[in-house]
Amino acid sequence: MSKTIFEKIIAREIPSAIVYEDDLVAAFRDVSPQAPTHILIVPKRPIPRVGEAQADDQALLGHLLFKAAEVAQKVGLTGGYRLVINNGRDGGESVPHLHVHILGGRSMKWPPG
Ligand code: DGP
Repeated sequence: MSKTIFEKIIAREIPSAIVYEDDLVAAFRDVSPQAPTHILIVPKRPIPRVGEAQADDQALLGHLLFKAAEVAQKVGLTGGYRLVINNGRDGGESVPHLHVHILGGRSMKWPPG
């Protein structure tokens, strides 16, 4: 299987601004920011999307969300932020490697488009 673009970022095969990393997840700046702060946090193991996570991925999913909140705090999103997971075609997912968008630095609208 060929590597996803996010696996290549994790492997440092393509450049990215990595803001957090541990054994299980990595967080880096989105190349096409939709807010003043826009970071993606991904599991290092390339689960394609949350809808394809397996029962034994539950601890990893919890870790991903917990670390998303830590990263948001670390980069100074004290006024709040939005976490987004796009799942599949209708969800607007364009990279088939599970990722949580961390968006902040402006007031978010609801409902999303
Ligand atoms: P989604 O549409 O939910 O699949 O979001 C994918 C995001 O990935 C999108 O906001 C742009 C970002 N992205 C795509 N390619 C790259 C890349 O090469 N580097 C970085 N840092 N982000 C990327």
